[in-house]
Amino acid sequence: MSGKELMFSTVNLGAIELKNRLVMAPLTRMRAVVGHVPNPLAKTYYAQRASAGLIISEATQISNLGMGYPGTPGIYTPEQTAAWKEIVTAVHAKSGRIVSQLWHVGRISHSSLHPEHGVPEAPSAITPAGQTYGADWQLHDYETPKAMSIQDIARLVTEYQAAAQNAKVAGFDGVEIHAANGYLLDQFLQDKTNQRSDQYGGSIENRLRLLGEVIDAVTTVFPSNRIGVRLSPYGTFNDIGDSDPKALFTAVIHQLNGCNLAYIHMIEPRATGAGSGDQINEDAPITSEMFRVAYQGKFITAGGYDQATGEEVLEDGLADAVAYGRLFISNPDLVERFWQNAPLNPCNRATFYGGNELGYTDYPALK
Ligand code: 8OZ
Repeated sequence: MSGKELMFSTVNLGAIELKNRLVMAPLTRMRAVVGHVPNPLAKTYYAQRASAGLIISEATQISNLGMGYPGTPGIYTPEQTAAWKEIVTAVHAKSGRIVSQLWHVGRISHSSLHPEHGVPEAPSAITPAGQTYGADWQLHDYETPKAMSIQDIARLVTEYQAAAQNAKVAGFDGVEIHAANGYLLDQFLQDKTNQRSDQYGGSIENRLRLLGEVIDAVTTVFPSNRIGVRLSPYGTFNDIGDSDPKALFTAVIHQLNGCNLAYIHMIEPRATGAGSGDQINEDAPITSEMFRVAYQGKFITAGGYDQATGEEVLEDGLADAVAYGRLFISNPDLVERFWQNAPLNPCNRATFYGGNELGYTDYPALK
């Protein structure tokens, strides 16, 4: 099959049946309303994009303490869950598939976003470099996070389970566990942020423990073949890093090989500027080449693909599906446009985060 035929062929990611191999990447848009409830416009926004083979929801915090930016939605209250249910229903009505991306930001946060809980929680009390947005939408210096106790970790695992239960109530086709981009689960995996001396830190085996426990907890709610995991080896976003990413992520893949997941989803480090820019680092390692062979299940690749490079990566057998972010922001009918080889709407970075329908639900489809 040609790359284009492959792109438009069906594929099963575990129990999730995709009508094509274009995946809408998880996209933070920071438009949630009071109570960290998804914006009422989100129904329209996601339904407009339901021709994607799979929609991965924007990163959605599993707890108030898991929130890292103003305007991001949660999935830990009944109001949030009810709003997600309307979104899922709208996507399903257009024969789309949608999973909920479960998120905890760890140290990439600010106490103003969760004043009743105080400073952010993380594997170790190591302050991220740089500044971040507080509840006032202004930049603040990062605070030193609290190193999580064993009790905090046990509570966290139950919060993942409860969030997954809410995702099930909302009708999602599955969940994606966000273990990428320097957020909490990635902070536990990588040794720049995990300097614990207990069973959750030190050896690679220990640093993998929390991800395994979260997968196990979520598996009590969804079958494993409706669960995906997102990873970003060699990424540098959010001041993350590891002394030996190849050994670490090879071990992660080996662990995940035993989990019978729907898929793993990897972000190419060339596109590590999540949230900040459009620059591509051509010198970055190609993680689909490095890790795809070691993984025995389905593999989604993400990171600055266009139609031609997406078709190519499928044709080369380096991925089973390709996630598009920016292109889906500005082209609700991206699938039809690729099919027709039609021109694409450019996207406007100024309306990515926060605001209203402008740059959200008003990008036009083809006539
Ligand atoms: C951009 C801005 C804020 C958050 C990620 C959830 O990188 C994000 C994110 C991206 O995974």
